[in-house]
Amino acid sequence: HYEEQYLSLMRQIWENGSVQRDRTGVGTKALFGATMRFSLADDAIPLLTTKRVYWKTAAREMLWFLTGNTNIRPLLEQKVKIWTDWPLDRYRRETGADISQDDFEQRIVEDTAFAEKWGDLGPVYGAQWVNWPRYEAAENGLFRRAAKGIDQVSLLVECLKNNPGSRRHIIEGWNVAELDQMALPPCHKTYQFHVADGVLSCILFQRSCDLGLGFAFNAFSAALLTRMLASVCGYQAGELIWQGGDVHLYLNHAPLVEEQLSRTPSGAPKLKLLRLADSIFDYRIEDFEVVDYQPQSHISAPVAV
Ligand code: UFP
Repeated sequence: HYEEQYLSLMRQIWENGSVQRDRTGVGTKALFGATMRFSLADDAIPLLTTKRVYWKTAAREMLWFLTGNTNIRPLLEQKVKIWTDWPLDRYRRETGADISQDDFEQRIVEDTAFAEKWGDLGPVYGAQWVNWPRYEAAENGLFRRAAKGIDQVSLLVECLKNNPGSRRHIIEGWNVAELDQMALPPCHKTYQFHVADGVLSCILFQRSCDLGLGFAFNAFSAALLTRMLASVCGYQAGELIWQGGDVHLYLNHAPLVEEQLSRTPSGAPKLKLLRLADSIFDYRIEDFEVVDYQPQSHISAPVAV
């Protein structure tokens, strides 16, 4: 079963990982450098079955990346709360306000000015994917930021269609010049694609991976992106090769790790794309369906901010 790779990596890190004092202060066990391979053929999808994964949340986030939006407001309007921690933390720090997460989220949804001031994450994924900054010469001999940046996603689609044999099919999130403005520097930072005999595969390089929480989303999202790209370019989907840099388990995830390692993966969920969109930017959440997914119960664990 494809999920054995995940469970075995989890076991290896839990038993032999190096204990790290990490940025969040929680502490982790970590291993540096790991690879997992997942087939995407015949609608196969690397969705974990040893716990329920709310894949629609990951799909909504992926569609949000593709819009280029970097504000949490459109996510909250769809009840997606995975990015709230960072703006909430900043709001509490900078204003000293004692506000609950629910109240903060409600205010972001209801108050446009508030959302603009406090809901933005800085130039994270979406901004880099479809609007990587470009500079042009200005009259005064200096350079200014061009009104329109580089749309890596559109360029990728064109390149996949017209020059499939290229070894330069990349979407990059790691804009070194703007890292300091981002709420969180990209974790799933580099996607490379490859076409062979009409089959599209993807390598995702993830520099930092919370194996207990983040991975389930990151793997599903990368697979979904690959499926959407394959579909609009007229290819079959082949494989998702996931590569992690610092792969870790937070020390306070012991209950999750122990529960999950006691479970056995089962079943072969499939991801159906119900519609062939005209463009990679035209997909909607209703276009995705997961079938044959009978996961074991959800396991909750705290997010390290
Ligand atoms: N993290 C993920 N996947 C993501 C994401 C965050 O695993 O998509 F946005 C985790 C990895 C790490 C933390 O535990 O969030 C980011 O912290 P740092 O920037 O210090 O690596």
